[in-house]
Amino acid sequence: MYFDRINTTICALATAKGSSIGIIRVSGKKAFEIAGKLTGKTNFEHKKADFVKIFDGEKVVEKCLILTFHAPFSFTGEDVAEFHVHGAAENASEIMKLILKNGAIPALKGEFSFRAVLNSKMNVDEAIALNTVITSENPFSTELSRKAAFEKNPLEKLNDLIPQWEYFHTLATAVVDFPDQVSTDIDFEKLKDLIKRSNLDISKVLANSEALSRLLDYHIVILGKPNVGKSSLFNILIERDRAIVADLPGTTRDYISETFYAKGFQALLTDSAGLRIASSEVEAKGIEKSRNLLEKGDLLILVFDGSKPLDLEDLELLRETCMKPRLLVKNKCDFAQAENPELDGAIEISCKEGRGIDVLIDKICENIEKNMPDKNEAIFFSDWQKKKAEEILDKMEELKVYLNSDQIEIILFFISEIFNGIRDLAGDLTSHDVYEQIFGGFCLGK
Ligand SMILES: Nc1nc2c(ncn2[C@@H]2O[C@H](COP(=O)(O)OP(=O)(O)O)[C@@H](O)[C@H]2O)c(=O)[nH]1
Ligand SMILES: [Mg+2]
Repeated sequence: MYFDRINTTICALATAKGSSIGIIRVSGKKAFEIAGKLTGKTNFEHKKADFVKIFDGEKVVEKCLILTFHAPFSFTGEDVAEFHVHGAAENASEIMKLILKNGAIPALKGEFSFRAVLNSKMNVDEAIALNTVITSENPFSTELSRKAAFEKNPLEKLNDLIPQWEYFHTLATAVVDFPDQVSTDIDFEKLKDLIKRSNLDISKVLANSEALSRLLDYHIVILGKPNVGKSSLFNILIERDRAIVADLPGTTRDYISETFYAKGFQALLTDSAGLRIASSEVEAKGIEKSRNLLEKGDLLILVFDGSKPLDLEDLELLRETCMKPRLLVKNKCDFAQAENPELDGAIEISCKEGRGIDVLIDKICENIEKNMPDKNEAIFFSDWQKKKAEEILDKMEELKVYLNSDQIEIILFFISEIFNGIRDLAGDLTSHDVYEQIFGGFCLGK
């Protein structure tokens, strides 16, 4: 689809509804012609902003800025005109309609980036990193994607593998095409080494990408029996009164989640109903959900009432969660404390007096930090890249089965798949389909 449209002029509103300025991007051969029709201007200089009027027939419908870039020195590598109009609502959408009426077509998702890649303004890995810069809601993915988009992209290291796979690809093709003429046998030991190195390089990036995904999805769950102070702690950690705090046990019957921020980290924090035996059906549902949360949480905060001896329910919670990353918290340390050897080393807090909370927050952040990706290692920011990487790893495993056999056609098939796969991963896309898959997931107007 993207390829069928490369001679068209595309247009999209690049700012979201509600913005005070709407930026309408127009890219393609007719960009300046359209801009001329709308504004009456005939000469648009490179990298220059002009204050213009936009006419609909005789009527002035807008006074705005237009910024123009001449091909190939623009984001897309084509002629580009950007209209900075008032708002990104009705006014912008009517100006969009005028642009469309004068010869542009609405851009597809990611089509500006697609054209930038096609015109060698950036490679596809940089485009993916840039799209992550735009969509990231987390300081870590922002930092890592900025690095990949604006500095040297660490994924470039995969380029080193390409000539070696190309060598085996050429050799295997020759053996298949001219079985009698090729004297050199394929050096399977050398090929095995290449598989090993490629596997290591790709697996490392994949592991780092998984670490980033886990970090972005980090989920902390507060668990404990009713009335120990879970909701009080939740409210303190998110710094506002969201969960209901009550003297009556069993008040939090469902669960509430909010974003927790501390020291540059962020995570989803969930306050749960307890895990005790339910006294009503509604409560039973809440407890069932808590049990699921126990499974899903990356970090569990187990809250106990330090002023009371642990009971069977507390001990059951300790037992059930012993295999999960967890922090033990003794709340209500403003009361005289009971003897609870099972809680030795637990963090002592008082939600009522705000004691011990800093220590708890430090411990939470230490746990999140353990999941930090390596900032100097490459990252796959898109699901497409991760899937591709996994496919290549699988194909290398399959190829290993045929090494040293005379099944040269099968060997060639896998070498060819791996060779093309690594080229795709390194940003040198090998088929039109791949472009569609990647850019279809981008933002509109980018
Ligand atoms: N003295 C004291 N009371 C607390 C403390 N934390 C919570 N509470 C009280 O314990 C009761 C239950 O608290 P809540 O947060 O609703 O517990 P949950 O059922 O575990 O969510 C409420 O009356 C709170 O005011 C604390 O540190 N000290
Ligand atoms: Mg509660």
